[in-house]
Amino acid sequence: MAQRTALITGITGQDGGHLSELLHAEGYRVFGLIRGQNNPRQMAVEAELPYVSLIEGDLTDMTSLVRAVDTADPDEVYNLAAISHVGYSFKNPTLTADVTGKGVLNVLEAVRVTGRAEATRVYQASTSEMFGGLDYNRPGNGYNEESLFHPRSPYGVAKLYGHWIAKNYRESYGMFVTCGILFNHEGERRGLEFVTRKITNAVARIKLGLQSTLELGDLWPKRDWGYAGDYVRGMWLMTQHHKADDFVLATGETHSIEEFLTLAFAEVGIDDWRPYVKHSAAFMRPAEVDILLGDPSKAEDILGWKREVDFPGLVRRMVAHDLAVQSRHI
Ligand code: F7E
Repeated sequence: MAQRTALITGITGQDGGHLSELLHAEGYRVFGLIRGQNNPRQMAVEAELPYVSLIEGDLTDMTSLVRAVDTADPDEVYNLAAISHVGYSFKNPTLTADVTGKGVLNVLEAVRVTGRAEATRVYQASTSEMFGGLDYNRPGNGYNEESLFHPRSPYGVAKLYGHWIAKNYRESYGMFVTCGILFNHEGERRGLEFVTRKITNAVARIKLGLQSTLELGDLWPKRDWGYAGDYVRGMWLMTQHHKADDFVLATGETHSIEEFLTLAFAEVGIDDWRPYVKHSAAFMRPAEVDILLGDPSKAEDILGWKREVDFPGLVRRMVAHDLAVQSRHI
């Protein structure tokens, strides 16, 4: 069989790293779209993922996407690129709409206008932020593929546009465009701007005497947190399925930030985190998603997907990683 080729947008992100490793192990030739002139992450990606061929391009620049698709000639396109930080999206809503929303349309169009509508499969990174976590649309056993959407941020709204335009291309042009509705997924590669990694990095630094306090926003919101390595396997499985569809990936458990904090500090032998944690309004959002809980039954039944890392396991591996990284600073 000929070697399969994949193009990943968002190659510098957490999921881009995990997915390229998986695709490389599966024998794919992997291309990654990298944004900007002299992107500071380029050297890190080249060192960490030496088998990935980088192509310059930007989700807001259709010409660059057409060139990227022509260069890679991919069997599969994974559209992971986005402005993905919810707090940042409130401060930069127009940019978020352009990249996270309209960027999806640009990717789909690049595939279609280059004559690849039938040959190329597209994976769209949809998100649990599309649900919004409000009482009226919250099912008891978790959001599923049929649940109502009520996004609560410019990020969630832009992702919902991306979700629907992806479905529209599936229905209008018969394109294989599959949408993974992924709940929060974390790990060693998570950016420091997200709450889990911010906590595990600070816990390691506090333990090693490199930092004295940690500033956080609200601690009561709850998330369905899984491990990113498990979730990219789900992305790949749904792209191999015989038909394009929507699939929720989640753990089916929800935990508060306070629970994450407690477990993370306990990992380094600190039972009371209160002296170290300060509240800061700077990390609060104009509208909050109170609780997210997903029901992954469809992906489990149809794709045979199952997450392997549980909540304590996730916290443990993130703290262990950050302890190892931060120990190099002492
Ligand atoms: O916030 C609260 C914050 O930024 C989690 C993205 O991957 O998952 C992610 O979105 C919670 C929120 O992730 C801080 O208000 C408190 O309630 O880690 P986060 P997120 O907003 O859930 C979804 C599925 C995506 O699709 C997104 O792309 O933690 N929180 N204090 C804080 N959050 C941050 N970042 N920093 C704090 O200091």
